[in-house]
Amino acid sequence: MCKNTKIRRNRQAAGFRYKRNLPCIFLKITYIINYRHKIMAFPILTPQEAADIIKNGDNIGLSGFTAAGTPKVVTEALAAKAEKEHAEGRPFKVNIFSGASTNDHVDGALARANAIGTRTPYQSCPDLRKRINTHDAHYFDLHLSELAQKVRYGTFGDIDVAIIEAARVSDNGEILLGTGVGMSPTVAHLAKKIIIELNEAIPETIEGLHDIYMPLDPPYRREIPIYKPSDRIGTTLLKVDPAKIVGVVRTNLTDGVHGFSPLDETTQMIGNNVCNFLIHELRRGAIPPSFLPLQSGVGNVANAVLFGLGESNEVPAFDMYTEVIQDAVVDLMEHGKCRFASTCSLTFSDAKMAEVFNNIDFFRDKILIRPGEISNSPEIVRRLGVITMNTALEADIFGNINSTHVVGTKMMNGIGGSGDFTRNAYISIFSCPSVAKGGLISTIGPMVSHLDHSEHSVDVLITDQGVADLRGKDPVQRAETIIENCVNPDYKELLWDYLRMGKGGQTPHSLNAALAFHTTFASEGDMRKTDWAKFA
Ligand code: 0RQ
Repeated sequence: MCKNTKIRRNRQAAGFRYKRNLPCIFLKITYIINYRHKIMAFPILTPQEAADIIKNGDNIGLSGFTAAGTPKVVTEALAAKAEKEHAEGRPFKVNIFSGASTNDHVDGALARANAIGTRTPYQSCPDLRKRINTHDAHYFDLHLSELAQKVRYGTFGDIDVAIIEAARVSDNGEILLGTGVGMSPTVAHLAKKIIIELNEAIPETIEGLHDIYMPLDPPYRREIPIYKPSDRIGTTLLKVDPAKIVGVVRTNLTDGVHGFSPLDETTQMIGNNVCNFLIHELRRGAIPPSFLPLQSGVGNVANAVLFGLGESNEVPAFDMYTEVIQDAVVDLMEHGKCRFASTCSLTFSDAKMAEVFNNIDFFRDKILIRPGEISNSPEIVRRLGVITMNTALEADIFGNINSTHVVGTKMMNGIGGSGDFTRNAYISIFSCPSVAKGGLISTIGPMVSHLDHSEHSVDVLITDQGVADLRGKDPVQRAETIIENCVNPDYKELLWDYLRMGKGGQTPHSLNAALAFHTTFASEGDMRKTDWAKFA
């Protein structure tokens, strides 16, 4: 891009009005004088200057959802500041509130600097995971739809500083957000100070994709008026009090989301099983012929399912009402298979994002990016009849799901939006490979070692082995269906034996043996070595 065009764009981004034919020299001088030091009403800050605004113990609210739309430079500078403070013997930690997970610039940098006090509602960062599991960071896991309203209710105290990534900010406080909304409206509304990360890597042509809406709080809340996924209810720009904007930090960084690894045999089998189940439901009339909106979680399994749906001739073109859309959705849209997606973020790989931005007019009437409390609203999920597809770490033979804790104790990522959707679904589906760690772990055991989604919310369990439709079945019938259809052959006999050992009651557990798979894994490193005689 020519330098003058760039200068003009920067000035436009800052809300400058200019005459197109102004001499270049004048533009350059005003750029140097105004832009290096001030943008209209807002000072231009370095990341370090912005980080200096933030104090030990502050509650920080962030824009974005996953890596999409999440700030990228101020938190890196904050991590460096924390390290310096620690080196000089002073405490320095901040509390981070975000829409969902973030990126390595936030959770990674701050965790490595041991600068996170409290963290919520979701994360997926290896460095932060370590801090959480050693109690260096206090993480509480929360349904994503709930955080914004709980912050507004004052549950966690004030939001001291909001850091908001923007494609444009105007001097009247209108902000064009980036690729993820998360809880931006709430934190920007409540924060005492707002720092803007003005990211040149986001083209302003993104304008029009956002649907910014904040519900009233009880006792004044009304229904959220979305009756089909494409209903627009809010504004395209986020309006904040410009007096609260304490500075603008300029960036030019993509979200840095990686592409997917090719589907392996297991994910492909899970994907096929999910597709076949949905086609079966469609054929028997349990899903209307026009189909219903889909929600799908993140990761390779979700990608495989969407890929399978795209390949199927029997599944009609569908809408999505979901929290995240990944690369597969772009292809589905281009092939006319996905008509519309309501989401909280565009979590596309950098290559796919560039493809979308280059062809933005095609996608303009096919995507709305909304705040998490709207994209994940239980009220809307129930109303629209969303078919939900999420991933489990482990399940038990009675249909309970652990999505968060590895072997019952170590936090993996968090519940994310899975509970918002599952509990309110038209059909709730959980899927996972039948074994983990090369077969040393059965993902299906007698009793989950941690409970995120109870048997009451889980309709269908799907693994690479097959499909267990749990609806209308009592606990023993559920166990029989899961063992027969979903359990890996290496573990089937062990689980049939467990069921036979059960000591009566409607849910026939043998309480001494219920966690034997996990204790055996801890002692022997292989759940297949479970010996029920030791637990009788
Ligand atoms: O370990 O990384 O060392 O190889 O756990 O497992 O099979 O690669 O699955 O990456 O899709 O993640 C549930 C964590 C699945 C994710 C979870 C080990 C396994 C591997 C990862 P390695 P996979 P995925 C959308 C909705 C909850 C929130 C949610 C998640 C690693 O999907 O966080 O759905 N979901 N939100 O080897 C011990 C077991 C195991 C196990 C797998 N039973 N015991 N280890 N592993 N099963 C997101 C948002 O809300 C934004």
